[in-house]
Amino acid sequence: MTTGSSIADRVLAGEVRAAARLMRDLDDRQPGAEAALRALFPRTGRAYVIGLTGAPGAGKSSLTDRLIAHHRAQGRTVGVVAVDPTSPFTGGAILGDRIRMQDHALDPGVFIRSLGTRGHLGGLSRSTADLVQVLDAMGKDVILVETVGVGQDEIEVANLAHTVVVVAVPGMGDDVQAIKAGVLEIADVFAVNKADREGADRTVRDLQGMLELRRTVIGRPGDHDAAHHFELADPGLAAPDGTWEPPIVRTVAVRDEGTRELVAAIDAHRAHLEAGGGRRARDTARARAAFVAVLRERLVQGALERLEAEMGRLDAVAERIAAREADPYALADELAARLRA
Ligand SMILES: Nc1nc2c(ncn2[C@@H]2O[C@H](COP(=O)(O)OP(=O)(O)OP(=O)(O)O)[C@@H](O)[C@H]2O)c(=O)[nH]1
Ligand SMILES: [Mg+2]
Repeated sequence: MTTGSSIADRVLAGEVRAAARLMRDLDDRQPGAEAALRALFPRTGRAYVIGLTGAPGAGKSSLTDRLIAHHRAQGRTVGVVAVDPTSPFTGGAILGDRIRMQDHALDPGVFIRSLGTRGHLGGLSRSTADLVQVLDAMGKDVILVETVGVGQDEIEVANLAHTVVVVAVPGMGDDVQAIKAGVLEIADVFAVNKADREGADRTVRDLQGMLELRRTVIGRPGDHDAAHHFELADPGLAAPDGTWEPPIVRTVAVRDEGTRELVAAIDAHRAHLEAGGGRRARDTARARAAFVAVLRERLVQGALERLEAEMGRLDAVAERIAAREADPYALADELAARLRA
């Protein structure tokens, strides 16, 4: 507790080294780290969180870099969490991101942190949520979360944001299909990046078509909260007016073109949320996602400890399952029943 509160005090005082240390401890699952998060919790909830997601190489980091600059020009402080599922590293910046964002590295108003995926029990969303909490407590006005939009984890990470920007690129017909499959529903704003390339018009048209289809078939305007499916589904959380239509903005991140418009679209979504009570709904959805992530980690941790104590080591149990000597469903049921007992 004392460790937790003293490092928390230092984070609240804006000590960058304390924040970096806490983030590392969280990564390493140091016991004191969670106490610090708890101590910080009452001082969080101020930051505006913007998620950027999209296919690998779509230009998310390049856009993040531009968004940092725009927000800094408006006098806002910025925190960045770049999630890279392909990186085997944790606890340090990924080289590519560091290179692209290095202009901001010396700016005390900017704090950038990369996160690899190391198979945390609570998933990527738990680790990302922790980092967002620390940045929020540090007093960052805006937090940018970059995730590769490929899997469920990344979609859950998007649930940690107030505004989700889905980054699409031209010339990949299948890409729009991929977006359709899962990411379309979470988009508050679309950026068609690499608009300097052939096919940008078509990508914009495809996206417009998909949005149009959703409007007519599903009969519901695009709304991140209304579409909070997965475990977040709760019709009561939809924005009261529910009329937000995700704008589509063309950008050329490498030339800083369209990025001002992208910022304007994000600001418009923010204004929409704040005017209609949607900010509260989104905060509730975010809190729910973060809470479920913590809960899942606790429960899985507890279950695995029980398993290892009573049924043998996880690897040994897995071998029996692989050899078809044990039934994973029955085992899980049995374990769940024992935990309830
Ligand atoms: N032509 C063109 N190239 C771009 C644009 N934006 C980014 N790039 C290039 O695309 C490549 C990938 O950009 P990143 O910003 O790293 O993309 P990313 O989505 O962060 O990539 P991952 O994090 O690896 O998924 C880099 O070589 C960029 O210079 C653009 O608007 N036009
Ligand atoms: Mg990147």
